[in-house]
Amino acid sequence: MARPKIALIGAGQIGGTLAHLAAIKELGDVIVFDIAEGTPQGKALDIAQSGPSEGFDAAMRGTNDYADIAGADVCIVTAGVPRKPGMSRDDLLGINLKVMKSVGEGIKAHAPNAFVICITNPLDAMVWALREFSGLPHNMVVGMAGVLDSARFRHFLSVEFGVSMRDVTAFVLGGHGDTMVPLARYSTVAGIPLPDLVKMGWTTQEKLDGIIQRTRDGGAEIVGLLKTGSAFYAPATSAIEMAEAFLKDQKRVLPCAAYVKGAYGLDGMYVGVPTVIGAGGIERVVAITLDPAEQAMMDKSVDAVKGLVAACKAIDPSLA
Ligand code: A3D
Repeated sequence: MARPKIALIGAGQIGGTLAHLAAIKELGDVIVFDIAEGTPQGKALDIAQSGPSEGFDAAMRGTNDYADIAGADVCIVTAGVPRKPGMSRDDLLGINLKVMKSVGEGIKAHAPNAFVICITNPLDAMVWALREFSGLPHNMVVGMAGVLDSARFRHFLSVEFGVSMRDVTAFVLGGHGDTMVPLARYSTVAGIPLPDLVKMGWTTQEKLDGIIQRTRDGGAEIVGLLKTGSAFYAPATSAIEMAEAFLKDQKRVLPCAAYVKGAYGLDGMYVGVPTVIGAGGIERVVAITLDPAEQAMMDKSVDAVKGLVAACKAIDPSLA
């Protein structure tokens, strides 16, 4: 049986890391596309040359021609520009919307059966626009944000509690931005919810609130430290987790920016929710009951995403 084909659209910081991880995990053959001449070719060659030491079997090639993504099983999209210090993700909207148009058309023409994972920011609006431009089914186009946001939350919690990250689960809903909704009562250490851990004296409510805020600001903290560009190791790892769930039909329960129609009272929009990812793409949206305070946070986040989608429609009337 032929190996799966993974197309990476964008060969920047995240794109290169995705290529390396996909090869090391032997998820399939990798084609790296970028408009910058030489960048995808150079990164692909460099990564291919790590193969003998790593011992992986994966073909690795760079290209500037969309025709080369033909037949891809998975496309992961990072094309566009990242934030600079002081910028919000939303500041990227105008420039990255144009990029989504060309990427969406490229995928529509050459890889219409792929499972498409968007990473480009502002995430919830860009994944919506990419779906519109590509015309692919909604269950096959998804945004990566919740896996990363919950990984950040899990990391901070594991350090606070002095326990393995493997035993910490975390739950983050809503848009990938300042309004994201980390849910403490659905986040646990080995099944013990965070509010119980506060009662048990493992941490204080004040410290927990600080961790939740640090999770919300997780991307900006790294942008501020790096000064050029934004986070790329953990974002790439998160997207690879989603791609693997699809390629291996793992039925993983992962928070993603998925198309929600009906659940959470939403009438068809992309926003961060728990999903089941398997061979059918987004096979299910998991609807949980929110308490009034959580619902209020979710509503605020949904409104922020709706505002970004409206801004996209104002910029590109073909989306209206
Ligand atoms: P960067 O290293 O600049 O790579 C972007 C690549 O896109 C560059 O190689 C460009 O040449 C290429 N590119 C630009 N326009 C096009 C085009 N029209 N077609 C194809 N390629 C193009 O950025 P990065 O890899 O650090 O980040 C990529 C995106 O991911 C940015 O928008 C970030 O804001 C976003 N990001 C999202 C998250 C999430 O959690 C959602 C986290 C981190 C970064």
